[in-house]
Amino acid sequence: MPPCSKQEIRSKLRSLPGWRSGKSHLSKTFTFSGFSECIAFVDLIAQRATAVDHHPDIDIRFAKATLRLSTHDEGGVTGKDFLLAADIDDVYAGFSQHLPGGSRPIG
Ligand code: H2B
Repeated sequence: MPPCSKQEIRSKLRSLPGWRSGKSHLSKTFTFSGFSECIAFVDLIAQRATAVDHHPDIDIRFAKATLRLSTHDEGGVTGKDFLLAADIDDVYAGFSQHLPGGSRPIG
């Protein structure tokens, strides 16, 4: 799967609110009610990433996790990154069910 062009990236990002494109990656920061919730989310993402063999770079700062997606093998952003981004948004949207107190994700 070859890397997407800048135009392709711009157009595909329209259906992925909150995702930005960097030099050769997509990124988005997710906010939670606390550290444990953030870690639980990251754990779910790790399971998805393992299932599809496509792994985000993850920066965890207390209750925020920034996920960066890139297809290193191709040296840029490919369809794989867009698929994983949409999947990550789905996990985040349904995340309140996975929190012990039923608390809601923020932001
Ligand atoms: N994850 C990401 N984000 N980009 C890759 O290019 C990548 C990966 N490559 N996970 C995979 C593993 C590759 O190295 C193996 C051989 O499939």
